[in-house]
Amino acid sequence: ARATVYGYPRQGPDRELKKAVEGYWKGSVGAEALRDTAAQLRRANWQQLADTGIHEVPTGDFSYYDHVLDTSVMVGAIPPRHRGAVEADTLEGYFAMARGTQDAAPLEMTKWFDTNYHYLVPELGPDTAFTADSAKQVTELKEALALGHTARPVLVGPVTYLLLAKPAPAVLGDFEPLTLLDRLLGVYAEVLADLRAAGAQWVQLDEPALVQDQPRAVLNAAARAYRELGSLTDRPQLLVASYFDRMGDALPVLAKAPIDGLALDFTGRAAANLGDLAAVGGLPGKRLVAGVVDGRNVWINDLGKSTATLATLLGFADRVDVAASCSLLHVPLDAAAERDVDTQVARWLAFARQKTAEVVTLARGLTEGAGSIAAQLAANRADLQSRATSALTHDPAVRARCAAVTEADAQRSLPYTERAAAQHSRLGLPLLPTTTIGSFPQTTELRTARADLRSGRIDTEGYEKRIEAEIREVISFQEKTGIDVLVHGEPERNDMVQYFAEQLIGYLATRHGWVQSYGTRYVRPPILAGDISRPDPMTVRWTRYAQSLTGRPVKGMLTGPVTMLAWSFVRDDQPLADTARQVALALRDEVNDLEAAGSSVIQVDEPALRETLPLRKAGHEAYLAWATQAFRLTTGGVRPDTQIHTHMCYAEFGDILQAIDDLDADVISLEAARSHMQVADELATAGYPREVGPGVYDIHSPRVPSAEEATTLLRKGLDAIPAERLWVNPDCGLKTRGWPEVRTSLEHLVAAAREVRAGLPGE
Ligand code: THG
Ligand code: ZN
Repeated sequence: ARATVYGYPRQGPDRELKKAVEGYWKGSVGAEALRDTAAQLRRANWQQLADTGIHEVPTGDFSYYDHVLDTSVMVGAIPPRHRGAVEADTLEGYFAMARGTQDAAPLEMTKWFDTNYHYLVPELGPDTAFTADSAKQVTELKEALALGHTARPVLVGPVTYLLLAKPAPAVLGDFEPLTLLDRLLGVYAEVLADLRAAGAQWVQLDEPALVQDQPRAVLNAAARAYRELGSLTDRPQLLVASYFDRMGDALPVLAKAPIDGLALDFTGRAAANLGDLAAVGGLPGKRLVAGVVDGRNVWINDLGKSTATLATLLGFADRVDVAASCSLLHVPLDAAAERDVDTQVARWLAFARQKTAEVVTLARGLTEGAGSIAAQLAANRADLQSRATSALTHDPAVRARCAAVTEADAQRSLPYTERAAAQHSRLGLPLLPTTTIGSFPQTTELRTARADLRSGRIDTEGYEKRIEAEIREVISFQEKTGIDVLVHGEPERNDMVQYFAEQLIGYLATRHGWVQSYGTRYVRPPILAGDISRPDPMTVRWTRYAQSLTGRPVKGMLTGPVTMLAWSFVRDDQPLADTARQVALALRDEVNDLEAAGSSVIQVDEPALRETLPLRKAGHEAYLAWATQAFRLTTGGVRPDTQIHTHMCYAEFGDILQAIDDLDADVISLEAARSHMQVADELATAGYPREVGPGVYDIHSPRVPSAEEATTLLRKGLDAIPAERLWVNPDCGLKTRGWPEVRTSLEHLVAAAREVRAGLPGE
């Protein structure tokens, strides 16, 4: 058995790629220097993989920005508005598609399946003329071969590519990108021939879209695609890879196709592939690549269990190789770089580098027998045992409290209409009350203050003075502008998840655990490692200080339990619902403490509620049940006259309207400016009974909306939601914006609210 992986983190140990690309954008790094840095990073990755014992390294998985964008370039799907830039200079044109230019908008960005990686959406239309450009794939393959590696190019497969695409902006009607399949296959045939000529023995085509519920038409398209590519004579051997879930109905289709191998995920929920594989009679005559090491979490593998799975799989195919379940792009590079982590806990962690070693060990065990890896198996058993029995993963107090939770804990004591009456008389707000989502601009001074505190240039007291000064500024600005419900502006928070993770027991922060979010932007997701508890209040100090400065209500601001999970690495040793409940109980204590400290309005943000929806519909109901319950558990302990807000952004809300209702929040603010308040209509049509603040100021753009524009949007909102239940607010937090735009935009927002209020009957 051979050991392989499908992709590796691109950024380098010190995010060298980010620095080179951003330097190129600024003009401080030349194109040649950027290319050199990229080639060095690829070379170092392959060397590290080969040194660890990986037999077949991936190529073509590297990207300056995004591998789906690279695929668009490979097939010549360049939108007309970027063609000039691409023709003038390939690299400039590439970044123009990614980031836009003065006169051409970039491609849209969206999440890669249910990961936190974002790709650039291909724009296609009936007139799209694909042309093959295999240069990047061929160059990278040749680099690896020249360095003496056995290499396998990895490409986004044609069916997945089309399913990820959307109709170009100018395309009318219900154009389906999948209708371009035949044209696209011609281009893939050319690329495959080029790769063969360059020395490729195998090529991997990734088809993760086939693990979603696909209609028969898509399965038929997949059958046609691989019948056609398989019957080419001038081609390398074809390995079709899927990951993130079971292949389901697509498995018999590909098992029958004239391809040479299948790569399947056998981790977590995808473990159902094992039974499905038996049901189709295995893959006689084909190569099976078994993804038994989870490529999306940060935990060590259960090597004993994987060895048993691999032994079963030996009966199913001519040849079984071992891999991580998906590209290692989704995990940080090296757990050994985390020097601050407790030494016992460090032994439970496996990032990309450690996962690679696990794959190598398992392949060796499969080839030479379990006896050949006896030492590794024994060490692994001891590490798993220490994790299973540690006080960190099993806090009896947390467990007892979770077990005692009842449905009543997750219910407010009165229904919305009665709560609303109590809240309205306590708060005394005007109709169409104005508020913001929570954060105000994160200035350079604030970031410097945090860096100064970390480096010891200032002490805690000095830091807190700076934060208080910022809060005074933010409160006084909001009072002057005439905002009704104020926020403290969150100057003390680096990131809305990390800030809380750092204060909860059971959560680990990493120092170097960067994972690509999009382009040159990275996050360091904290790790839910153990049972979660809250030793001390986390936000009360700052909210209380802000409230002491004003007679108007100041919102308490928290990140909700679902988003805490979605933007962290989660435990794999208990159900997600259990982890969510632990986090919810810790946050519930914070909500209750805020109320006790005098907060009359508390916001619990859940921007990730929609994005964590499982890939297959079969999982939706159970997910939404625990997710909404965790939110209600967080917020259910407050008095009826305490107003609970929530906020969601960048989401298609249409398919989770019921879940939004199940949150039972008193007020929800949503992104709406770009879609012209469509979400207000959707909520109204669905009979949403509570208060809504559809955003009237698009904060994702530096543009300042005029008061008239905000007025128009607000009147549109009023067509759907009655004035008694309509709030006026921006789309999202203001932390990425600059003060000058924020000042004017919020003045316009308040002016719009006053104008529309004045026209209401009874005002
Ligand atoms: N917080 C966390 N996860 C998230 C988001 C978040 N995931 C989804 C979405 N928001 C991702 N969006 C971004 C936006 C900006 C950046 C990263 C992800 C970003 N990163 C800095 C960089 O790469 O330069 C580094 C930030 C840092 O120093 O921590 O700008 O809001 N948890
Ligand atoms: Zn938002």
